Amino acid sequence: MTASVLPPDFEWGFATAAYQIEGAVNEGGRGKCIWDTFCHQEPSRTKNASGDIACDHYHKFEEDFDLLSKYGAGAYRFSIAWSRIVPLGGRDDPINEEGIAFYNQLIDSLLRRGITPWVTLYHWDLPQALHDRYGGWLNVDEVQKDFERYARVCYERFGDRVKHWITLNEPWIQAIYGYATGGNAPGRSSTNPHCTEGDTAREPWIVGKALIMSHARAVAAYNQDFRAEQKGVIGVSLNGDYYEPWDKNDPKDAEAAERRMQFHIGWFANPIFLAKDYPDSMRKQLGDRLPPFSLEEFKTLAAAQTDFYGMNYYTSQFAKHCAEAAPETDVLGNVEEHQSNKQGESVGEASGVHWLRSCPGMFRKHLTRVHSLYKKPIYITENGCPCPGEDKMTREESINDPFRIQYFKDHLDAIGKSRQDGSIINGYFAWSLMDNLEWSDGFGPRFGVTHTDYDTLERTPKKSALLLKDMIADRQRPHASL
Ligand code: PNW
Repeated sequence: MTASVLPPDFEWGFATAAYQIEGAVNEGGRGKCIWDTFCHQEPSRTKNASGDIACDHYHKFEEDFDLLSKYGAGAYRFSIAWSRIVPLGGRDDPINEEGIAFYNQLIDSLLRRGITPWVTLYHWDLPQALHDRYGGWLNVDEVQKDFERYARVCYERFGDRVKHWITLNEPWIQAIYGYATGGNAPGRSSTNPHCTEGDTAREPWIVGKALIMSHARAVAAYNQDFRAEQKGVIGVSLNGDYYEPWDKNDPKDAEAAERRMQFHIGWFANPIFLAKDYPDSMRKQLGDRLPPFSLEEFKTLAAAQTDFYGMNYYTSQFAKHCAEAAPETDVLGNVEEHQSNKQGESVGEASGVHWLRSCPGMFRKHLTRVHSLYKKPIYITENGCPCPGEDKMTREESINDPFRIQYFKDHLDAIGKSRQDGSIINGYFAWSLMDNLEWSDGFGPRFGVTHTDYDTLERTPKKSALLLKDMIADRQRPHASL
């Protein structure tokens, strides 16, 4: 039923990120990024895994694109490693022609296959040299200039063929996991015993502002100097769960649910899509820990018209209000998160990772809420899951993945329903094309529609890979029920 309500021009495909799949970290003139450093810390913060080889996509991309062709993908979302383009990262640092050549090959191969490239400029892999030089994302004024220059190089070199740009992937995860909990690179935190540096009360909010301004400058640059000729579109991919009150009869829990979503999404979406200040609930709670925007910065935000809202969606939760917490422990907005409500009802079916339960009903509400608040066309830039127990399965077991198939079906169905609510949702990228490095969880969780054998690097399609093709192709045939 689902796919039949999606229009023929609905964009769909699969997504990946550079550090999770490429490997070849010392090849092609690539500079180090903060994940190279983070993955080699002792004791290990990433279950002894690193992106040194990962899926070796750097050498196997043609084989991987054969899979995309076989799966019938119309589009492919991948990210460019900043430190392959500018190994030292900065605006006066040299451009690496070998890195440019690598991504030219990727883009040309996709286009030959009739697959539309969707390019993310930043998926968490800040050049290590910028972190060392001036503190990376902690230096709001410096990093936005360096990001703008890197973005300009990408538009100049790839923009004749790339018409779909995503500036940042999940700035929330970069700011909070990187600088509050310390679970992701660069691993800064004042609450995590593994971390030797950081200030959880302040750093994430500074980093957030640096990310927002970097996005704005990259979009402004595109609009001023590239859009008229290249005629592409540019957006940002935000994560964020949907929240319902833990106790539906307690107005404080209803407030907590809304506040939690403002801390997740409004933090970035207010300045980016509305050119407005951070949500009131954030100002109220965080006070001067939340760095303000100057008048000049508001002008930059207003000038940076962003074309679409990229949504990464995996799960939903219940929110319970709690007492005012200390500055180091209030990053979620003084909210407790629960996977069951007061009645003990689960938010959804458990998957293969603890934080992800399948909640398509709340996905529909989420889509409808986000569309009505920010009024931009939505593209789902990530959605997917590992099957329960998949991390322990053999290849033969893993490629038979009914849980993932049902998850995709239910979530595409929710998209159809939210479109009926009036939301504009124009595309869908499943996460991910293949099993890959799941950041601090190492090679355990398998989000791919393709099984990766990390010993032999052999790829094997799972059943879900071909199902999406059939579902989406289905939209071309009008159903009797319509
Ligand atoms: C996203 N959470 O990250 C990333 O964009 C991907 O690179 C990643 O592989 C994928 O989702 C699957 O995890 C998230 O704990 C990581 O809520 C963690 C969470 C959400 C998103």
